[in-house]
Amino acid sequence: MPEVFRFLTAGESHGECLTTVIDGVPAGLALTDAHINEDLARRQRGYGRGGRMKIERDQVHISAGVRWGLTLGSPITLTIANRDWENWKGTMSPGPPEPGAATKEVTRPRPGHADLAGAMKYGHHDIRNVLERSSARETTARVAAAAVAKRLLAEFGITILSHVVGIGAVRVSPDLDLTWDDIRQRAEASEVRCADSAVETEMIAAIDDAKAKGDTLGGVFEVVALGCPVGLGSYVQWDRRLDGRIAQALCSIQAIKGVEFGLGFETARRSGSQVHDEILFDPAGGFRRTTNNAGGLEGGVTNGQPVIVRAAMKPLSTLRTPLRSVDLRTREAVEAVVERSDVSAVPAAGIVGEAMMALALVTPFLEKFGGDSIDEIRRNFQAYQDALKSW
Ligand code: EPS
Repeated sequence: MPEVFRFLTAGESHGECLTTVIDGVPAGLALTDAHINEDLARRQRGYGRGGRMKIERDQVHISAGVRWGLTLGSPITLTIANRDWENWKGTMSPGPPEPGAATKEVTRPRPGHADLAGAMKYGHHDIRNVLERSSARETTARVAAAAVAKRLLAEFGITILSHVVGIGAVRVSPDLDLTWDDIRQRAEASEVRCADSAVETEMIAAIDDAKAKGDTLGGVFEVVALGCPVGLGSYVQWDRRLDGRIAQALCSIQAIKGVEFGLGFETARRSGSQVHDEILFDPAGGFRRTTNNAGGLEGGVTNGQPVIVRAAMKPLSTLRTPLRSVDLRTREAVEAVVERSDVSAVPAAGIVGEAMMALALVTPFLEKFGGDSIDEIRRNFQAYQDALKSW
């Protein structure tokens, strides 16, 4: 069975544009350019980004599926033009190369990138044919698709935030005692999307230091979904377990190497009594917990607590002080290619993390409450809430 809410992306990093076609969006959802452009702009920001983000002003063009500000229930097509395309028209032309066009051929694969495995797999001798699509520029289209998912989830009180908790060896304390609202606001105001201003200063210094050395830095971001009702996902089949789906979604982001939920890897070090969230009940408020070590998921099902996920991003593999590599044509030992890139893109990856969380939540949400229109979903959603009250 296909995903209820499904989408594909197309587009090369220096091609004409990035495109996504989204299927399964119910009718009657209010949707404008502004909803999507806000997240596109958030994805472009962040200390440590490279020259490309000074060129681009990512703006969506909606060409199908929306009329007079409301979704029609038909597929939605979104396009984001690459401004840099002007400088790459000849190199990235779909037609035969014009005489004199720069090929910008790449033959020195970067360790850590898709370059070598991708070239071998597809039989490319010019790594440009790999890196143009494996580039994280593609996440622009995902963020656009996810803005539609976020809009839908927001209609039902589900909101998603993210913040950076580590860059390189610099870490935010796990005891950060702030409300989710505070974290959201502080992250939005921070150049590295960090909620702790003292740690932010250290993170910026770490990025500056890596830049000075021609090196790059990874880090960790946290994504939190607030307002998820009890019962998204299921324990009955492996591919319906929501933690598995969210982990896959986050690991699909370029450069993500690890994902943990709630207390995460720390749970493995503790005994059961120090991990599990005790269940309390009071007649007015119903079931409740005083801790959320499970990160909002038990048995692959949302339990009504915030869904909390952290993802580890490796340092980007384009190094201005390159590592050793081998030239594909000559087989000689060389230094890996240096393409224009970022020193650290962890703040941007957090926004992409929000996007992938929304995309992972929206199909289970529609499986549970699905309908062809927002009004129909609202009736189903309300009936479930009412049933839970008297359960
Ligand atoms: C970009 C992400 C990074 C940037 C890219 C824009 O891509 P990659 O995963 O290929 O390192 O480097 O910028 C360029 C390709 C460039 O020419 O500057 C993004 O998120 O938009």
